[in-house]
Amino acid sequence: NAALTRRVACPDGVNTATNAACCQLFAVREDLQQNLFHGGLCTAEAHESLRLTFHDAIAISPALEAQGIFGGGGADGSIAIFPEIETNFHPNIGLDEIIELQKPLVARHNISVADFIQFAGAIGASNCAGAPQLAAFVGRKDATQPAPDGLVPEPFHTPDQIFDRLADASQGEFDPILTVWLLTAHTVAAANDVDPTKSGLPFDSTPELWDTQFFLETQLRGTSFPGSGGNQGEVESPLAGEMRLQSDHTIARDSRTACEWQSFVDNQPKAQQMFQFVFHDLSIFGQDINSLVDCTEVVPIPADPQGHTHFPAGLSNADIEQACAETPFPTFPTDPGPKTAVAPV
Ligand code: HEB
Ligand code: CA
Repeated sequence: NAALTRRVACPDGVNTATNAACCQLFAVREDLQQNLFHGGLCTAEAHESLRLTFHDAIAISPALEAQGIFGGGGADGSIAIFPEIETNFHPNIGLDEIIELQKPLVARHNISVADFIQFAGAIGASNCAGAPQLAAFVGRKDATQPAPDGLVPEPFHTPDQIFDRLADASQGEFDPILTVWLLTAHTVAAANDVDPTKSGLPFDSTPELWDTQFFLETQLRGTSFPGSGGNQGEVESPLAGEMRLQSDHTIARDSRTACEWQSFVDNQPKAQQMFQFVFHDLSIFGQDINSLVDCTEVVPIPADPQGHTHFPAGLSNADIEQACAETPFPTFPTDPGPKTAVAPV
């Protein structure tokens, strides 16, 4: 209906938008794709930009506020506005690099730091085939003070600690089930700082694809470390070159979440829709949705999913550590060939 979807012509003379406030994002998108994401790739900078959205947004605590202590502003850009403070918090190790890479881009555009962080994560994710189109809003208020330490989950935290923290930050919305939905992001992820001897260790064998291999591979029995052993927050993985976080391992096996975890295996629509839903809410933590403009239309629709769910070469159902008591683990073909290593990102 043309009357209901009237569009405005943007000052750039090329684009139109449903709201003039979205017009500026076309140039930001182009800058990100050309100058941060290597022409639109799902590589390290895209992964790190997605991670940054979480570490900015999750730093908000109504529980601290109830004690009269400042609890952080959520998705308010504080992590990049006060980087010398927040990137020294232990769970934020390594994020100083992507903040530094994003800095000149933010400076070139008329956009709040808070909006930029979430938008960069949405554009980065859109470069990963099979990803959902993530929400993009503008109008967030930037932080005037840093978040306090202690609000970002660590891979050595117990499921209880992680569930409690996410419930606090979301005012009860993110329960253990929605925590599983959030962890879909680890399908396009790698660790640089968990093992000090190696960087770019992926969490699944397809870190450039938004698929469900992460949920399958985390359910396989761990047999070795990809680098050095004994790192805090790391447990053994099933494949050479692959990193498994202790938190992913325990949440995949916790009786509250194991069946939800398994339900994502080979369910591509679920891996898209559930993450799309939780990202929308996470990306505006601490902000008033009524003062934001929805510019999701500027986020490209990602390419279709690629590949098919499979057991990595050399592995099969026999290597699954069944954790869901209700439903047997589904069967998939095993990739041909000898057991191979996952390449670093
Ligand atoms: Fe994450 C990565 C943890 C959640 C996204 N992680 C990561 C790591 C870790 C983690 C440790 C590695 C780092 C380095 O570099 O070393 N997480 C975690 C935890 C949690 C999480 C504990 C809670 C449970 N994530 C999350 C979420 C999201 C994410 C929610 C979304 C948003 N991550 C991520 C990404 C990544 C990560 C994307 C990748 C990055 C790169 O690659 O660089
Ligand atoms: Ca993947």
